[in-house]
Parts: sequence; C-alpha cells; structure tokens
Amino acid sequence: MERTFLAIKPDGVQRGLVGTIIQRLEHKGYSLVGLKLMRVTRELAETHYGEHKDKPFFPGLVNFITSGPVVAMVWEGRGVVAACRKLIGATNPLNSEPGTLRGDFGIDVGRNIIHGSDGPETAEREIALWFQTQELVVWEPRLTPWIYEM
Ligand code: ABT
Ligand code: MG
Repeated sequence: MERTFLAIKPDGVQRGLVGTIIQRLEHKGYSLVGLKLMRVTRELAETHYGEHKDKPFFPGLVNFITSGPVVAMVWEGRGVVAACRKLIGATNPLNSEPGTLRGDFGIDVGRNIIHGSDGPETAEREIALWFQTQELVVWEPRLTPWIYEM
C-alpha cells in the first residue's frame, strides 16, 4: 500500500483543526500509520524545505514552521499521495477549491494549514526524515473490504 507524509502546520494546530483534518482523511478511507505532536527544530525545517532554500520566502517559512507545535502523520492507502494533495488543495488557499482543506480553512500562502508530500519519492524521503521505522504501526483496518473492491 502507498504511504504519504502529512503535517498539520502550527496554524492548523493553533486553530483547532487537528480533529477535523484527521476525520476528513479517515472518512475518505485512508488509515493512519504514524502520528506525533512535536516542535520542529530549525535543522529539520531547513532539511524538509531544502528545495526552497534560495527562495525569498525561505526564512519566513522556517520561522513559521518552527513557531509552534506540528502534528506529523503518515497515512496509507491506494493512491494516497495524489489524493491527499487534492484533498489539501492548491498551495495558495485563495486558489484552492472549496471542499479542500486549504480552500475551506485558509487565506494566506504562508498560513496554509497542512503539508502533504508532492509525489511518491518525496513521500518516502519525508517519511524517513520525520519518522523512525519503529514509530510506524503496521495494522490491517477491519474496514478494508468496505473501502476497496480488493
Ligand atoms: P507544502 O505542503 O508546505 O510543501 O506546500 P506546497 O507543496 O503546496 O507548496 P510549496 B511550493 O512546496 O510551498 C512550500 C511552502 O512555502 C510557502 N510559500 C510558497 C510561500 O510562503 N510563498 C510562496 O510564494 C510559495 C510558492 C507555502 C508552503 N508552506 N507554507 N506554509
Ligand atoms: Mg511542497
């Protein structure tokens, strides 16, 4: 089964959206295999957002992501990487469709609620960066045959 890395950013946690976000992904049919509330170190933030290190918004981005608790998660299921990007919505919440997390809950690009891996290779790299193998729980949800044709 495919896995993706998602992180509810400090704005999402401060605004009390943790439960809503997890519920939406559970209702979609995906299953949680890793979950932790944590403060992000500057080192982790700079590595995670390394591709943006020369962009003008990089210092603000690192300050923001280290400014409060983050909920780091690994979700599993068929097509989960691309589906979560769709459920999250466009990077700039003003361009995100209603019904997406950013479209429903965000306004500013620098306060866009949640991160999701942008492809399967990125997902593998980000899961390895944020989680140790023993923090991920392998389990078989009982609902599987009601969500998948198999
Ligand atoms: P992430 O899931 O946070 O990676 O966002 P997404 O993949 O949708 O968009 P990218 B391009 O990866 O943006 C990374 C973070 O940089 C912020 N950003 C981006 C700005 O603040 N200004 C900009 O002009 C752009 C392009 C948005 C993303 N995170 N936050 N917060
Ligand atoms: Mg990104």
